[in-house]
Amino acid sequence: MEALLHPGLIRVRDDERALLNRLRRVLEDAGVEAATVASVEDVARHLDALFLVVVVGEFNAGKSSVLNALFGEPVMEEGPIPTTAKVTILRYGEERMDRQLSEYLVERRYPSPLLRALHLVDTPGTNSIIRRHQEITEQFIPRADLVLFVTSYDRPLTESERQFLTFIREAWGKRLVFVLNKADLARSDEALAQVLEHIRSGCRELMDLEPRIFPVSADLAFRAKTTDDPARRADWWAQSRFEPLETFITQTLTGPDQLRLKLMSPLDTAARLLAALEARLHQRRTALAEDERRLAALRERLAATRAELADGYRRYIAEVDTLLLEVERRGVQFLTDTIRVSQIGLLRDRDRFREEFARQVLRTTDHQIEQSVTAAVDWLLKRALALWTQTLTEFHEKMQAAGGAAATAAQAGFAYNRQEVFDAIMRETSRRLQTHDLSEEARRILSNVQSGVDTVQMAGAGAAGLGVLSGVLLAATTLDAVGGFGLASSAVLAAAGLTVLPRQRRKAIAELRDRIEGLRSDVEQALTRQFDQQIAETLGKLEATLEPYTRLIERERSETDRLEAEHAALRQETERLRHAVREQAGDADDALAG
Ligand SMILES: Nc1nc2c(ncn2[C@@H]2O[C@H](COP(=O)(O)OP(=O)(O)OP(=O)(O)O)[C@@H](O)[C@H]2O)c(=O)[nH]1
Ligand SMILES: [Mg+2]
Repeated sequence: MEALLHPGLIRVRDDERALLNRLRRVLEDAGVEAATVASVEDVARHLDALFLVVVVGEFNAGKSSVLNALFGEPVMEEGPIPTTAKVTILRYGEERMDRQLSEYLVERRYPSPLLRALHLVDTPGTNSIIRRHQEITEQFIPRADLVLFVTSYDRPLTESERQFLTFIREAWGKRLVFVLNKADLARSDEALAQVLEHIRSGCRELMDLEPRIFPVSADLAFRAKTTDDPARRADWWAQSRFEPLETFITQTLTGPDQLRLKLMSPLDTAARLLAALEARLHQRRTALAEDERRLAALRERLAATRAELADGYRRYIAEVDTLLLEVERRGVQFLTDTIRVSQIGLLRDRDRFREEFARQVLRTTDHQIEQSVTAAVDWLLKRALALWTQTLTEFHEKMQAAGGAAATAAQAGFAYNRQEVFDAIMRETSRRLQTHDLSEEARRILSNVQSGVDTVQMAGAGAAGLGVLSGVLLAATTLDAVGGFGLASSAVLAAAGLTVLPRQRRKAIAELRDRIEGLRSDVEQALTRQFDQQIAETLGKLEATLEPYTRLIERERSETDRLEAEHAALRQETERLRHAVREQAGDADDALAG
C-alpha cells in the first residue's frame, strides 16, 4: 500500500486521519453513542492497513463457500446450519494458522498470493437466531473498504437483508458489491434475470443505488477448481459464472481502483456521519429555540405577577387610610371638646395638651399602621413566592414534557442539566425569601414613608420615643393649634373666650382636616412608592434565581454554534479530500460510485 502512494496521496491520507480525529471529537461532544465514536477511531487507526473486503450476508447464503471457491480450497468451514461463528480475518501467511484475537475475532493465516494484496473477512450470518452474530458483524462494517454482500438465489433480498443494507449504506456510507450465490438453483436464464432485476429494483428503491451484482454458483466454482476431470472442470467453471467475480476481486480490487477505494472509503463514512450529525444538531437547535421561547414566556409571566402584586397592595394602603380617617374623626372630637373656656388650663399647658392629644387621638394608630405594613410585606413575599413556584413548576413541566417527546440521545445531557438547574433555582428561591426579616422590612418602609411626607408638616416634631409615624402625626395635627393657644395669655383668653374660642375651634378643626387630608395623600403616595419598590426588589431577586438557567441556555447555544461551525468545516474538508482523491488517484469507477 505504502509503495503505491506518492507524496500527494500520503498527504491526503494524513489529512484524512486528522479529519477522522476531529470528527471523532465532534461526535463525542455532540453526545453520539460511544460505539459509533469508537468505530470512527477504529477507521482512523486502520487508514494505512491493507485493503479490507468484508463479506457479509445472511447465514447459509454461502459467504464461506464463495471464499472457498475463490481460493479453490476449503479455507472456511461451510454448512447448512449457522456455521461461521466468529469474524475471521484472512491474512497472508506462509502456512495455514489460526490465532484468536478476541472472543469473536479470529485471524486466519493462509498462503494465498491474493492475501498479500488485500485482507478478506468472513463474518457470521446476520439473520441467524444467534443475535450476537449480527452484532459482531455490524461492528466490523465501519472498517471495511468494500463490502461484498452475499445473498442467495433462493431468498434474494429478504427484509432483514434490506435492514442490514440500510445500516451499511446509510449509517456508514460503505460501497458494496452484490454476489447472488446459488445461481445453479435457477431453472432458466429468465428466472435468474428476474431475480437480478428484483435485487436491482430493491436497491434503487432502498438506497437509490444501481448495484453491481455477480450471479455465481460458489458450489460449481469450487467443484470446478477441485475436480480432477478436465472436461467437467471447464463445464462447471462456465456454469458457475464465477470468473467475473474472481477477476473483479483479484484484479480490479488489487489494481489502481484499490487505492482510490481505500482513500475514498473513510471519506464516504465521514460524509455519512456528518449527515447524521447535521440532523442531530438540527434537533438540538430546535430544542434550544423552544427553551429560549419558554424562558421569554416565563419573563412575561413575571411582568404579569408584578401587576397582580401591585393590585393586592391597595388593600393595605386602604387599611392605613382608614386608620388616618379615624385619627381625623377623633381629632375633631378632641378639638371640639377641648377648645372651650372650661378647658382653659389644658389649652395653656402646651405639654399636657400634646400628651392628651396623643392619648385620646393618636392612641395606638402608629402601631396599627406598622402592623398593616408588616402584613403587607408578609403578604407580598408569600404571594410572590407562591406565584413564582407555580410559574416555575409549570415551566419545568412543559420542558420535561418536551424533553420526553423528543427524548433523543442528542438532548440527554441537556435535559439532565435542566433538571439540575431547576432544582437549584427552587432551593435558592426559598432560601432568599426566607431570609427576610419582616418587621425590619416594615420599619424600613415606614421610615422611608416618613421621609416622604411633606417636611413642612414635620417642623418641630420632636417625637423621640414615639413610634415611627407618631412624630409625623403629631406634627401634622397639633403644632399650630397648640402653638397658637400657647401664645395667648390667660387674661386675654378669659376675656375674649366667648367670642374668640368658637372661631379658633372652627379654624383648628378645619386646619386639622386639611392637614390630615394632606397627610393621607402623602402617606398613600409614599406607601405606593415603597411597595412598588418592594415588589421590584422581590421580583428582581426571583428573576435573578433564573440566572443559572439563562447561563445553561447560553452555554448550550454557544456549544451548538461551535459544533455547527465544526460540522461545516469538516464537511468542507471531506469534500476537499474527495476531490483530491479523484484528482490524484484516477476517475471514479461508476459501478462503485458512492
Ligand atoms: N446449491 C448451492 N448451494 C450452495 C452454494 N454455495 C453454498 N451452498 C450451500 O449453502 C450452505 C451454506 O453455505 P456457507 O458457505 O456455510 O454459508 P455461510 O453464508 O457462510 O453461512 P454462515 O457461516 O452460517 O453464515 C452450505 O450447505 C453450502 O453447501 C451454491 O452455489 N449452490
Ligand atoms: Mg460461513
